[in-house]
Amino acid sequence: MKPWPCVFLFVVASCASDATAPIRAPVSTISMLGDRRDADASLIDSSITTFEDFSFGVIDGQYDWKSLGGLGAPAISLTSPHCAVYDHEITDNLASANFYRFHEFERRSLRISNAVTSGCYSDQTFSSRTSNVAGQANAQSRSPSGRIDYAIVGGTLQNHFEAEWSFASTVPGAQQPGLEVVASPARGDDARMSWIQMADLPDGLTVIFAERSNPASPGDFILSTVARRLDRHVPHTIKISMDFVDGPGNDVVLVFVDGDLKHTGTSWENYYFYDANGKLNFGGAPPAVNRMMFRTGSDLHRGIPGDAAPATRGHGFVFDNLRQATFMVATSANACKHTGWRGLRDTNGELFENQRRCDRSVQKD
Ligand SMILES: [Ca+2]
Ligand SMILES: [Ca+2]
Repeated sequence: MKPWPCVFLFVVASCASDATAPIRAPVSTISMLGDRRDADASLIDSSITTFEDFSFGVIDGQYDWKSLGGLGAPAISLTSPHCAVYDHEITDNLASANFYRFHEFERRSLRISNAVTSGCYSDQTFSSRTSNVAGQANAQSRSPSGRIDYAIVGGTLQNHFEAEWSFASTVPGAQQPGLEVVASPARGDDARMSWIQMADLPDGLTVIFAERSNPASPGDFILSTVARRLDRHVPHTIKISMDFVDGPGNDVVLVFVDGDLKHTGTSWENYYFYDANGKLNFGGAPPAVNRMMFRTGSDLHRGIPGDAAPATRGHGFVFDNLRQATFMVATSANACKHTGWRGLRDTNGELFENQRRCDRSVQKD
């Protein structure tokens, strides 16, 4: 896999208020390219989470992560802001009771099982936010009510979002029947722009991708199994790359598994543009995204039978080494003109050396 073109410089940024979440550590990370040409063009909004600085246990509130229903959530009540108490936590990989050891995960990881599921979204586990949000021109970082802005103050809209993470089974020697977790580019509420399911099937770990690409039936999931029979004894890496293009039906989403491109598809934008529920609930505009949602939903078994898998409690998957980035990708020769190329990148995040290279990148076959 092509390495990410960045070194990491950590800076502190303030976080926007989020009325649904408690106050949390105001930390974000930004990386810079080593071969910077000028201050604006070389900045890339990128972060990596290894969890090694996290405390064990409760996720919510650590380094801008949000998990209102994760471990430590209060009991369910009528006034409680969450729907269930999920088996999501920061775990100690070296605990003597664990069956696994993955050196690349070091000591601490995000552990999730679907022992508990619900039909809710905003109480599930969300990663820290990127400094900028990503989406097409009319993408919304605000809640449908307009009261909550999930963006970090000062960010600007970018047209590319990507995330890469590793996951592994905590029971390498056997199947965990019914185990499944979905990861989605999101913003912090119910809105998602894509869907990648990781599941444990009898013949190994499986990755399933869902898009909503049929304008005539935009509520339908179109499922693709992008990888299967993956070895449970080792971690696997998934990368999702999203290019948001203005207008419906044209976003480009790539899914990589263990460094190989496995699927080229599209986003969920048509759900927000065309579907009656999508328009009603989200105002007819797709959400801007700036983080990943890790969800154990009662309605997420699209390709796999079953629902909650209580026997996976305390086990499930571990997730680690999450990288997230947003930047501006060149989408037209017009955008490359004059000095426009200086602020743009190719889909790998590389800056252009000159306008001609920028032009070439947008010449489709
Ligand atoms: Ca780790
Ligand atoms: Ca679009």
